[in-house]
Amino acid sequence: MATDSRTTASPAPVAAGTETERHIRLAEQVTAHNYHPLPVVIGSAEGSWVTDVEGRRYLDCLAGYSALNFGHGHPTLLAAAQAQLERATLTSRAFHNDRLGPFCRDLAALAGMETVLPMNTGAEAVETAIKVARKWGYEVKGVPAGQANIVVADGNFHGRTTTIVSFSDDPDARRGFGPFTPGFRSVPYGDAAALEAAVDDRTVAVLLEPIQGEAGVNIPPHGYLPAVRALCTRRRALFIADEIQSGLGRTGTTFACEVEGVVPDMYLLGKALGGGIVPVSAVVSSRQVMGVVRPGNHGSTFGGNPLAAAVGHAVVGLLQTGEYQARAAKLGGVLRERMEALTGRGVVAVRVRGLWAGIDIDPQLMSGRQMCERLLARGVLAKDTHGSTVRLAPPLVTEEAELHLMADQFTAALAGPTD
Ligand code: IF1
Repeated sequence: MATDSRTTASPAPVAAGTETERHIRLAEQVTAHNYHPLPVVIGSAEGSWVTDVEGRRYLDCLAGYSALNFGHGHPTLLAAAQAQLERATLTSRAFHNDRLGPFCRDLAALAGMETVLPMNTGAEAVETAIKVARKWGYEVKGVPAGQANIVVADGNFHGRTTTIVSFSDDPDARRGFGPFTPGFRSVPYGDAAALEAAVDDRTVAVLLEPIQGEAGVNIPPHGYLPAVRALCTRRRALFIADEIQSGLGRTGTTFACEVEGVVPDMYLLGKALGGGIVPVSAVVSSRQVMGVVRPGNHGSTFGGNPLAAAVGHAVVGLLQTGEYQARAAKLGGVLRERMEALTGRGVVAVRVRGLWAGIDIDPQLMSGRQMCERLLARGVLAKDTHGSTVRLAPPLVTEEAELHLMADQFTAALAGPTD
C-alpha cells in the first residue's frame, strides 16, 4: 500500500483535450445529473490516497462518506473478497450459504445483539427497520393496526427512498417526489423535552443518527442519547440508532452510541460494513424484536449474499481488535487540535468526534463548495454539506503525518486559492 504521502496534486482547472475533460464530458452526456461532482476523475486508489487520470494524487478525506473507513484496497478485505469471488458470489436466500451464518453471528456479537437482517444499502436497512418497528408495534406493543408513528429528528439524513424523504426536511430531497408516506413526526435534534412531548402510545420507534452526518457532523448535547434511551424504555418504543455513517470505528468507538454508554434496540449499519468493496448493510437487534419477521415478509435479491457476507465478516474481524477505533480516537485528537487552531482564521466553528469533523467556513469568506474546490487544487478531497460546512472523514488507516499534510493544505486554502 503506497504510503509515500508527501506529494500532493496541484490540479489546474479542467484543461481541454485532457483525459479528465474527456471523462467529464462523457459522464455529462450519458449519466443523469443527480450529482455535481468536483472536476476530478479518479482512476486508482490505495489506502488514504487516490490517483486521477492525469496521474495526480489526492488525500481522500471523504472516504466514500465513511464507507472507506479501512481505506482503499485494505489487503485483508481484498483477500476476503478475492477468495470468495472464486467460490460463490450469489446464491439467493432461497438456499443457505456457508458465509452468512458466521458473518451474522460475529456481527451480532460485536453489537452485543442477537439477530441480523442483512441487506445491501443503508436506505434498505432504514426501510427494513421501519417495517420491523411497525410490525413489532402492532404484534408486540399492541398499537392499533395502521396507527403506528415513528419519531425522527429535524435535519435527519437516512437515505433517498420515497418513504425516507417523507420525513426529511431537506427541500431538495423532497420537492417533486410526493405523495409521501404518513406515520412520521419530526422534532428538533438534541431536544429531549421536544422528543418526550412527541412520543405517544402509538409511537413504535424513535429513529435517530447518534451524530447527524449530512447535517454537518452535528453532535447532540451530552446526555441527549441517554435521555432518548430512557424515554424509549419508559414509553416502550424502539430506539433505532442509524449508525450507517457514524458507526464501525469512525467516532473512535465501534458505535457512536457507546460514547454515552447507550445501547439502542436496533443498530442500522451500512457503508463501511462492505469495506468499500461491496454494498453491505444490516439491521442488528434482539430476537424478540426481529422475531416479528417471518418468511415472505421482507428480503432482497442480494441481501446476505456470500460475497457480501465474506467481506462483512472480514470487516467485523478488523473491528474486533479495537485497533481502528483506537486509531480514530487518537488521530481525532490531532484533527481536532489542527482544526480548532483555525477558529477565527476563516473557520467559525469546528465539531469533531473521532476521525470525523464538520468545519464551518465563514460564509463571508466562501461557500463550502468553494473551499472544497480550493482543497482539490491542493490535493485534498473533501465534500461540503449544507451552506459553508466542510465534512472531513479520512480513512481510519490515515497516518498522523497525512493528517498534518491535510491540515496544512486546509490552512493554506483558507488564505487563498492556489495561484
Ligand atoms: C448520497 C449524504 C452522507 C447516511 C445515513 C442512511 C444512509 C446514509 C446516516 C443511506 C447515506 C450517503 C448517501 C449519499 C451521500 C451520503 C451522505 F450526503 F447523502 F447525506 F453520508 F451524509 N443513513 N449517506 O449517511 O445509505 O442508501 O446511501 O447506502 O445519497 O449522495 P445508502
